[in-house]
Amino acid sequence: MSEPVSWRRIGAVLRVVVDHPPVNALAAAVRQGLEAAIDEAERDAQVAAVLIMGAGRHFIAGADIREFGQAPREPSLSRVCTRIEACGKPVVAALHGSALGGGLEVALAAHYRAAAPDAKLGLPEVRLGLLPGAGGTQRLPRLVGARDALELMLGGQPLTAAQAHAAKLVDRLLPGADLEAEALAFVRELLDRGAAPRRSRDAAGLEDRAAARAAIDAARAAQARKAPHLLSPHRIVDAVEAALERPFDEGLALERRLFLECMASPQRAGLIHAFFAERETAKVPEAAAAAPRAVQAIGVVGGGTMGAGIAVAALRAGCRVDMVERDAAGAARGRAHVEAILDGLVAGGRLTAAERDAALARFGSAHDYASLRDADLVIEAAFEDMAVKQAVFAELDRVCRPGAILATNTSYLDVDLIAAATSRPADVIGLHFFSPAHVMKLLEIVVPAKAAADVVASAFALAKRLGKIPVRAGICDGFIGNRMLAAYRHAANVMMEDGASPYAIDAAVCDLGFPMGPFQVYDLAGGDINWAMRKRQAATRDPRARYVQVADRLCERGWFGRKTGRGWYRYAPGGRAGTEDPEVLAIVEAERARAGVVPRAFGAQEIVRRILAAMANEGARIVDEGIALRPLDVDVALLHGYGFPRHLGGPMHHADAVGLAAILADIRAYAADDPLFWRPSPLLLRLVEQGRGFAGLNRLE
Ligand code: 3H9
Repeated sequence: MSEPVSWRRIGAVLRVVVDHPPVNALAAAVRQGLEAAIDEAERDAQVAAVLIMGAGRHFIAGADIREFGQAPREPSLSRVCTRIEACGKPVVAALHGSALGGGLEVALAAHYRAAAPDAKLGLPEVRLGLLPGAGGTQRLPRLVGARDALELMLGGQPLTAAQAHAAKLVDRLLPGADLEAEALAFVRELLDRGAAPRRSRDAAGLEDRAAARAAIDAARAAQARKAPHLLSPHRIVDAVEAALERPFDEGLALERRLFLECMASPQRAGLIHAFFAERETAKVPEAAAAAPRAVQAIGVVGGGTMGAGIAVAALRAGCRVDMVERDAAGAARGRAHVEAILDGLVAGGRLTAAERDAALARFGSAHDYASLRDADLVIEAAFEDMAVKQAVFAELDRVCRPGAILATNTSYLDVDLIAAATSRPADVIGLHFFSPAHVMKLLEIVVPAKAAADVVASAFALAKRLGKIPVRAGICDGFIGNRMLAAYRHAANVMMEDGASPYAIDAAVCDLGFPMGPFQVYDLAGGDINWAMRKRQAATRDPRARYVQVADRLCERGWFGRKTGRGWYRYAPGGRAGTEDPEVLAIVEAERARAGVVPRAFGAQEIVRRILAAMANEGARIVDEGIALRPLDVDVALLHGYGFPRHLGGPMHHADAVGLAAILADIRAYAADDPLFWRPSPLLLRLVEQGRGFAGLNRLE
């Protein structure tokens, strides 16, 4: 294995290469190597300048996140950056691929920056609950001004090389065909000009103090509004304020203190759990065991919202897509749907007109299944009804070529029964997209009993190609996500009947960090859809289960939510934000009386505790039954499909953070209100008995 940092003198330039796969993260050995390289540059009289580069696909993607939470090891990255900046010979960083977090901080400590066209420069620490902790909060504002620096640090989104050049973060754009040669030429040019070290700490970006102050105040107000419950965005603003108000070294010391505060916070642990978990869900036994089948031509059955969104996702990934509807009018509507989504993307600047045209050139819509004859994979997105789906699959079985993968987008139905409608159950799988399917990241890959391993592997490969985050799920009513949602809703409904107002529940859930509360979601999705499902489930519902009827009373009045102007909330025509409705509260009161409930008060804290305990308990059942491979799969499904607050890491990570014994104690206490629902999951009981957490189950043995 090569050294993580190596150097070689090329003429008067010491070329330093960071080579620490997969992403050149700044592990202790890399930090030591960088420090030693600078020492070498100063020691060797023949060296006139230093060039720092990254090997492989990236410059440096940041601090080594896997080291977080362990005892700190010297040298700190902050010290390394100070050492680079203090070097008496010009230091140049040549960036390509990712120059993120600590990687960009290394580049900021260098005296000059050059970038290849593919370089991405960013400070995404905020997405991990951190702030740039190696001088980034002090150097960047001095280089580019407070406003741009705050935007980069609070948004977490990287700049392209061209954007960074325009922002004066990069001194020279290089063609990138031979980065080393081009960068060496740039360094020689600097030496020929007699360029000296030029330190970011001395840069004048904060000279316009009034502009900097205004940017800081605006950012502080925006974060108070947008992210009151998050720690690191507020600390980032504090650190930039220090850059304005204090000498550099004092600012650096404050940055360190604020960084350590963020590092110690449970939010950082939750966000980093989310980062690794969403990379881990693609690691499933089938993907390791079998090579995926080639998938280029995709069929979509159904041209409604879901079918059109799936078609757009596949078109954007460069696939050929053929859509099938029942009749010519349906096929035309399906095409119009797809065109409308693509046009919306063009209008929003996320697609060029040429890309839209190219996508449409790969798209066909018809009302004849024969157009699916050559498809490699067909995704059925027809009406959610077993008989309808089985009829579609029988037809697909008839027309599709041998080896084609047949997928259903069902969100609840038994995929084994759907597969049984074909003569090739090994080729059948569930691909549960979330609406809008061209936007939402989650893809539940539902694996029926007879699915072939290479079909499962193909589904994971497709997810990657579509830019989705796949989660493997087994078969049960609602799979992972909707089953968790059902438990969440049940807990909310029962609390409401027992005395909490639906508005107080929504508010408590939003304060926790969900974008919407459960009753707001009902109104958005349309109360009629859930009502139809409740009616379907009535026959099989356990008679001992508590069933709260308030939603039925609203639906009986035709109050289906936003689309009817009334639901749990009242809506102005075309309005999105609802207002509380005293008539709904009267219905809630009447239902409480009918059910013989004596209402009691629920504080916001109890509301969220109950909801999170319900999710942890249901998640434990889902893992125990093998529906999810690991607790982290439950976390990722909830984070990416249901708006679970990312800083809590997901319901299972959060339960670990609270402590499973405390969750179990809550569940036992709540059982008095609703004994059937609040039965502790056997897995939860076992883990508490063994003194273990869910995290221990996250590795596949
Ligand atoms: C920071 O820098 C703090 C400093 O300010 C202060 C310090 C004092 N560390 O995503 P991929 C792994 S905070 C360790 O699949 P891609 C990743 O887990 C950091 N490991 O590839 C995966 O492992 P595995 C700020 C890391 O090509 C493998 O690398 N930086 C790190 O789709 C490949 O990753 C960031 O937040 C890391 N920093 O995307 C950047 N990064 O194969 C985080 C990745 O075992 N990283 N791994 O599953 C990214 O955004 C993406 O990984 C990147 C590549 C865009 C670089």
